[in-house]
Amino acid sequence: MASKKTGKSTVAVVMGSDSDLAIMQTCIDTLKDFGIKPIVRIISAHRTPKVAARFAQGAAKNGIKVIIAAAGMAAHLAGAIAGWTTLPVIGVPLAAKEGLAGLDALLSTVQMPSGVPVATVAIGKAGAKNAAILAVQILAISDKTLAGKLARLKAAQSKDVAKKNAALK
Ligand code: RP5
Repeated sequence: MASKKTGKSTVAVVMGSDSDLAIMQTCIDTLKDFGIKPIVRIISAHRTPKVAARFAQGAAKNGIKVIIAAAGMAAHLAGAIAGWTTLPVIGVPLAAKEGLAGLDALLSTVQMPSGVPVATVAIGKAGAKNAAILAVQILAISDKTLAGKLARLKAAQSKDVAKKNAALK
């Protein structure tokens, strides 16, 4: 959703590499389902540390309200960004080709020191989708339209499970 005041995106989706995009497309698509067109960037905590710092420092004044940061292997992107901003940061650990099935990224993302939280979701595609929904939930606190869309999502999910359950009988 474009912010009413600035016309800018309210959610940023950043990822460590273009090799993360296939999974993170789920996150981007889920945000779009809610009418939110995110800012999408490839930024690496290790390969482009200055860009990561600048992006995080400027995010709030650029109208961003939630940052979703995804990375694999030694996944420091979410944590490095969280160190530079007071915005909520959602971390998505990814299973990189040469990584440890995402466990490496999960621990690197979730094990933040006290005082610098990263809201960490599950590894991979489920986490990528949940990161988008969590970002929407944060925005929905002050946005009734988004809150309504979330309620409809919950209802649709319940209906879907009930249908599958009924099909068993
Ligand atoms: C991380 O290293 C990236 O987020 C990616 O998941 C992983 C591998 O990156 P590439 O070597 O594919 O660029 O920083």
